[in-house]
Amino acid sequence: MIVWGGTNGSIPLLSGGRYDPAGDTWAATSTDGAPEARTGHTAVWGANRMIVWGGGGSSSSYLDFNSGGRYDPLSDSWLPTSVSGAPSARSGHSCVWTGADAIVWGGRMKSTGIRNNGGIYALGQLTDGDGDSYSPCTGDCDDASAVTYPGAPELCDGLDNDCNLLVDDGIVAPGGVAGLAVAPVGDASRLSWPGLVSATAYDVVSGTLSVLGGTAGSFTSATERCLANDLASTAVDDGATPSIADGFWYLVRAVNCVGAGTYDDGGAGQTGARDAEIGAAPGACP
Ligand SMILES: [Ca+2]
Ligand SMILES: [Ca+2]
Ligand SMILES: [Ca+2]
Ligand SMILES: [Ca+2]
Repeated sequence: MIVWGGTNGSIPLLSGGRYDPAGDTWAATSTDGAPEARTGHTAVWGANRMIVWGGGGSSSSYLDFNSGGRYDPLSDSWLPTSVSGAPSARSGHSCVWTGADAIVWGGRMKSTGIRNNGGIYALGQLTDGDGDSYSPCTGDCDDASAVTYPGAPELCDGLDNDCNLLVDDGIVAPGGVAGLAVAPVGDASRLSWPGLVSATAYDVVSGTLSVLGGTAGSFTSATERCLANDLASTAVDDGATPSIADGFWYLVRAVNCVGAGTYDDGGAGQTGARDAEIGAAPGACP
């Protein structure tokens, strides 16, 4: 809790204190660089600073201020608030912090009376806090995340990446995964596939490819195993071994925040969905 300014009954003050409720201790706020002594000002907390603005000086001169100060409790130091474009001097006004700006409104100037206007004070918004080359003043809607800025690709991440006020908008379910390859790794089979930009994970299912005891080369009609569910990588090993003269088939589908794609790669020249042909149930992997 920070207390600052006010009056001792005869003169306005520019001193104050920081109170630590955990330690029940007080420390003085620096007066070096502090705003002129005043009362009737406002103080709000925003951008990790206490922002003091307005108020009046000594009762003898009846001066009001349109100046203020930014107090950083970590360094116990003050910087002035800009007076460029600031509202006219006043006391007894309102000031709120919106989460991005301080808004001043109303109040009274002793020489000219009640104010019905105000101003918006932006603090720290010219700074690019996350290194994505946009500041809040140039449209960065989240200056603590480098994947959010105007025109950023919208990702499946629960964030409004392109700063159009819509979260994960315009994202569609991923397309089919093409180019599944199988290679031996020791006694296992390593499945790998090219990743899709639109995917955040993959499901891999498998069944039996029977050669004997049925139509040669026919697929089983149902998925028998969910080899991987919501796998983040684009490779998985299968240590299972098919029966003599049988084989395994594998299908991969991509998943993102919208849902799951199909087990069909959708490639050119195909004569229908592979998942339909061999009966890989879409729900085989939860
Ligand atoms: Ca930024
Ligand atoms: Ca950002
Ligand atoms: Ca968006
Ligand atoms: Ca997003």
